[in-house]
Amino acid sequence: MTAWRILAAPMALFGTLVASVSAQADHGMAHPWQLGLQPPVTPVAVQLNDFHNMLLVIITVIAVFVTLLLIYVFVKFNAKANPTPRTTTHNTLLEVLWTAIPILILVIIAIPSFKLLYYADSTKDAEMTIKAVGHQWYWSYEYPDNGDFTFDAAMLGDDEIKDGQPRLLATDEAVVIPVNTNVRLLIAADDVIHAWAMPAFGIKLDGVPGRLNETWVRVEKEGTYYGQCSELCGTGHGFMPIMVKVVSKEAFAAWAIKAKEEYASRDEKSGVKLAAVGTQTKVSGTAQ
Ligand SMILES: [Cu+2]
Repeated sequence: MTAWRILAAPMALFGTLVASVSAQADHGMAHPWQLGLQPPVTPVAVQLNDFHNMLLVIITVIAVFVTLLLIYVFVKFNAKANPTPRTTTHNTLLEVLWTAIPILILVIIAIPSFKLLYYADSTKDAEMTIKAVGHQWYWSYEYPDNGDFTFDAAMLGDDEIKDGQPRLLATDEAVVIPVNTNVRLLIAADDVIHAWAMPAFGIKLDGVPGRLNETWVRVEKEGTYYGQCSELCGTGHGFMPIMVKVVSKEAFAAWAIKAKEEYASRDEKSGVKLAAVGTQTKVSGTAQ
């Protein structure tokens, strides 16, 4: 992949420059005038970036080749330059080539694509599990390995955001993840299909009612990262963002102890839920 990275470098240079300058302030979200993908912070996102750069080289070469061919045809075979065209209609060699070469290109793309798909699918050595459940229109999270607590994370309204918090991206409660830890991520939904998407992690996975989807994450840089629901799930679809705080392992352990006291255990929560049937719509911005 290194060769692809070098080849793609000139094309991605401007985008990377813009992204890295703005990334210094806050690297976990998109920025105005950003080109290219968000700076990757997980092994999966790094490989996604490399794959994206490889595709950028391939499509650029194809686009340049087709443009040059068209210009050649315009100049050489227009009615003025070539008043009596040849009547040849078939060329076996050419037809074999323009079938075989695209197939070859697709195979070259498919091999790393499938490798990456399986790499992102699941991890064998997960150190902990977090379950994200999509609701109309907020997310709830469960930490079965760190005290079995659960909490809701709803978007902060315009009147609730504090200095520096991004509008439509900040939530009242953050998902907290320890840095450099393999975390198994289970994603589900309880009403309609949602999608847990976090660009800097290279994750976009559907939460489907009655199904448990799995992926994993290992964030290598502390910070706050923002994502959004990426499946049209109703009128509040644009208002159920995801905010992840990646902290040191010690800070996470301390947070988990506090969170266990502060948040409901999963048993209590299911009781609360039964009582609340019929009033499931959560107004964005309200605390749990
Ligand atoms: Cu949604």
